[in-house]
Amino acid sequence: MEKTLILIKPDAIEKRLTGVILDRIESLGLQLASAKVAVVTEKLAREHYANLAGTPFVDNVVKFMMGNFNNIENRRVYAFVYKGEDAIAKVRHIIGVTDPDKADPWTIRGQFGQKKNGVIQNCVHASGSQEDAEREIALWFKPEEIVE
Ligand code: IDP
Ligand code: MG
Repeated sequence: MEKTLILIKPDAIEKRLTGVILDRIESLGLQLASAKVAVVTEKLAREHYANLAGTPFVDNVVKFMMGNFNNIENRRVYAFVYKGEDAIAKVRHIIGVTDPDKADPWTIRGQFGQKKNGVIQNCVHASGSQEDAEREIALWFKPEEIVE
């Protein structure tokens, strides 16, 4: 059974898309293993996006994840761990590729993502590999918060 980390990003919170996104993930037949409203510090955002270090857009991505470009209360994202067979690939399939202009129009990112303030605001994060998922889940959740 694979686990994957899902984050509802600040643009999706502002647009009130949480229910839409969770409804689609629920339709995949996966099981929810944990959920929280998480306060995003600069440290957490930088650790989560360690793969972007050195890119010209990393600072904007960090600001975006801290809610600086969206009209939301406080610095927050909604974090979820889902588990199930092929959970990682199944979720990535329905969210679409990183760039909303290139994502299939029916995907979450294709429908609701946009480029704004020098950052791709694409509504949702989902782990890209098993290695990423393990690292990311450990970053956002304590082991005892995951229901097995
Ligand atoms: P992913 O979210 O599809 O796995 P990554 O390459 O890991 O894509 O990038 C993480 C996040 O950083 C993206 O979801 C997007 O919000 C932002 N991002 C990625 N590439 C760019 C870019 O070229 N310009 C601005 N923002 C970007
Ligand atoms: Mg990624």
